[in-house]
Amino acid sequence: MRKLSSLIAIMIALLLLISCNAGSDEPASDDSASDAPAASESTAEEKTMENLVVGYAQIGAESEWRTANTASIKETAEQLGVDLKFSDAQQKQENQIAAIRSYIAEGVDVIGFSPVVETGWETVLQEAKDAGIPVIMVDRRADVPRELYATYLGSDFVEEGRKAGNEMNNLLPDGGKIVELVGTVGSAPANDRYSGFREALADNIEIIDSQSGDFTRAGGKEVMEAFLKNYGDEIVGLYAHNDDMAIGAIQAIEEFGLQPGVDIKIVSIDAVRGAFEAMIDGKLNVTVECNPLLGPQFYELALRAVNGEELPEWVPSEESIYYPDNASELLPERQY
Ligand code: GYE
Repeated sequence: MRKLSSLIAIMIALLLLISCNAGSDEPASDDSASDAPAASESTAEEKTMENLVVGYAQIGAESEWRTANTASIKETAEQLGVDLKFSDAQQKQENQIAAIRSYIAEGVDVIGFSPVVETGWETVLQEAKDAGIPVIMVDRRADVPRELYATYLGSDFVEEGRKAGNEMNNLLPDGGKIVELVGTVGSAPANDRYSGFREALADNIEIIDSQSGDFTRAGGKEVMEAFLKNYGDEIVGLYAHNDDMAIGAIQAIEEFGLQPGVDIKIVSIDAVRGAFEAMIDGKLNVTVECNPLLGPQFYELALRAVNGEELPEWVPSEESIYYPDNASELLPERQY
């Protein structure tokens, strides 16, 4: 009897062993494990956030938007444990190119950059490609062939321009003469916000002048002063390609003795805190959102690119439009 039950126990144990091995994906023995070195080697080579080295060539610190964008890139690197090499090009393309070259020489895993202008990047991006370093364009796009970058992460600037145009139509149903403060000449957001706005603008609204304020408050103020000098109270609307230029212009309008937001309707883009404050004060009518908090998405894409994944040509960021009515309610929640 005892013999029989131990025989049954042995058989059950054997059966269990066989079914375990059959159902398992793991190699059954040490020998067969060494048959599959490719898989284990490739996992060992896979980069993680903790050993990822990123070179980031930022444009500068021209606006509130840029400050928030830089903070997002730096803070997210810290949170994820990414080794970030960061440079500020002070709005100069040659400084950005030099920074990218130094990241190539250092042999970083991946390069991120916001091209200050759209043209003139082929040579340096080809150098990165030759060195096998993927490049991700963040926020702004460069006009280069698809094979020179892994992906572009950023906003639909044409759509932002269209939204701004529609808002201007709503603010000026009877039409009238308006002026435009353009962003940095040759930059993707300036080019696209210029064309998108014109696509949407009603026929009864005339853009009587359009000049660059380089995306800065000082630039916006200076150009608006010139507009006011030339056209005075003929101007009934202002379209600014970013909030900082609108805020500079608001000062110029007040100094000229007109009421911003009332005598001159103002639409701008970014939706930074300064714009919410201006809306609460009744000096800005609308701001169209452009999201600068691109850090988390950037590192996720960077890691995927480094690990050999094909990425889409464009990863758009989600955006909204804000008005004075609930600006004070929303301001405390704004992160930038
Ligand atoms: O709108 C402006 C900044 O490239 C989208 O650059 C960005 C723009 C942003 O200086 O404020």
